[in-house]
Amino acid sequence: MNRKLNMILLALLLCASWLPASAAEKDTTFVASGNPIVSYKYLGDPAALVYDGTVYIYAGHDECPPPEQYYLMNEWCILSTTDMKTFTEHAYTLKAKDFKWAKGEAWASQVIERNGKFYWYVTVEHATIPGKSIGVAVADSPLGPFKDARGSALITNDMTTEYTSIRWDDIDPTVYIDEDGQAYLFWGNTQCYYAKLKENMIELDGPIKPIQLPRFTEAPWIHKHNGWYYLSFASEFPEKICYAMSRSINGPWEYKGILNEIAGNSNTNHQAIIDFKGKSYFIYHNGSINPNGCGFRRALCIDRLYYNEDGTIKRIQMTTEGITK
Ligand code: FUB
Repeated sequence: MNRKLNMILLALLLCASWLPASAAEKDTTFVASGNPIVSYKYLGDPAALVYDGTVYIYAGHDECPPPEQYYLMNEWCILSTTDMKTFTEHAYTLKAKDFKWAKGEAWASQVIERNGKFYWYVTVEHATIPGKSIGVAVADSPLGPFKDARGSALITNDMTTEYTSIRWDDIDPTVYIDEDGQAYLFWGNTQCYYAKLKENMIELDGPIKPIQLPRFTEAPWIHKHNGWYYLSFASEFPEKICYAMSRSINGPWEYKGILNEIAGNSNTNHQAIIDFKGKSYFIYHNGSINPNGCGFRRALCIDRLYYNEDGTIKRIQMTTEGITK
């Protein structure tokens, strides 16, 4: 009898904490009450763009119903804020199937601006070349609508088989435009890669090069602060975020250790790091919405990030309160 009651209670708990895969029908504005920023929808792999006084957050939509444990991700969502407290979730979403050559699977992505155009680099499963691929969509506004910029993948799994035979190493793109105007694409799983991009942002401009980073898993993110380049990444599994620093985007990268510990109830950890209105922020996901969250029902969070005098970064303090001032 007790066992039956327990099963019923567990089933009720799982149903109560399941959020349907709802797309916002119109732009919706709300004030975040701490972390997670959004609790009506599961969002993972956040990337952030600071543009014209606004922070845009681009995140994958986790849609996997409990108790299933796999990535069910069909689209990426956009949120924006001008004060890190009041957020608008925009109705427009980019779908993995907007890339006609892709089978689906909206894994991690990033948006970057160049010359008034916005480029959204995404991870998807390729329909005909086995494995994950990186595509790029373009728009005239950070809010879209975005269109496949090439009609084909920018990176496919067969371009990197000399480094690893796994089929999911070409994931998690991050793009940085250096001060001389040269753009770089970094990405990877197990092995981190980088390559130059042409000024058109949709073609490679040179060879793919491997970067050696200790215990690299995935989720590279490039940013620059006070003359230092930072390459942060998810490490080991379950994942922590670690980072390396360099005076040049081409390295050598000096490993600096852990930046963020394992994020509660999520086996993955995926970060965006930005400066905005004089403060630095760490935007990430954990599994704090659903008790059965694990890595497949993730929650968007934001906390402050602080640098030391020598440019190293203090360990992130993940909080429930989030951004309070
Ligand atoms: O969301 C799918 C994958 O999980 C991402 O591409 C990785 O970074 C990990 O967060």
